[in-house]
Amino acid sequence: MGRNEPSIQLSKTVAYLLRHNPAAAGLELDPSGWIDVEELLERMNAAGHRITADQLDAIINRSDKRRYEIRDGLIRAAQGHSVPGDLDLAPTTPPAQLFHGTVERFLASILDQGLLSGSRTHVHLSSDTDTARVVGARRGTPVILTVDAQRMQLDGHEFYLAANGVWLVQHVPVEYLTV
Ligand code: HQG
Repeated sequence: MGRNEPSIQLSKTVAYLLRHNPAAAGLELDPSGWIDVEELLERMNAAGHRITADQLDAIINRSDKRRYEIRDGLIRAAQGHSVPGDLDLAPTTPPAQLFHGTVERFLASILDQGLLSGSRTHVHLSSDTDTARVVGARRGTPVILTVDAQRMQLDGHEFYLAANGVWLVQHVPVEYLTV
């Protein structure tokens, strides 16, 4: 580990600013969630979150989940937002089945209301059960739900594929879910 290795806390601050609360560092994202990389660095440092360009690069490149997109000197979170915005993704045909990892204690509510986006703008789904298991395991013993994505799409629900492979949808009604 080099001397300038970014801390977990610094990575979390970047995710927090780009997904949930840009105003906390005086930042304003564009409608699709992008912000100038230089401006992000300047504002973070001005707000007391000391970060170098190298540290930001390390955070972007070491993100196992490819959480960030970089384009023309701009950066944005690929998914996970709670701040309203439009990622400007085209609706995409999903695989026949998608998966969602959760925990037992949410099941009754999920089987009553379907999957809700909660504080985020979308429900997050994955194309493989391993990812869903890891997502669920953040909260306890994982429970994997299977989503009949094909039937959902045929019924008119729109699916979006984030740059890092996460599938996004507004809501998953109960009728498309199996435990
Ligand atoms: C649950 C991480 C009760 C849902 C991960 C989940 C992911 C309900 C929680 C990304 C419900 C929301 C997103 C209902 C859904 N009643 N509970 N009707 N509907 N839930 O964190 O999918 O590391 O907002 O099952 O890897 O867990 O941040 O969503 O347990 O990709 O990049 O409510 O966050 O990525 O939790 O995780 P979240 P998630 P990062």
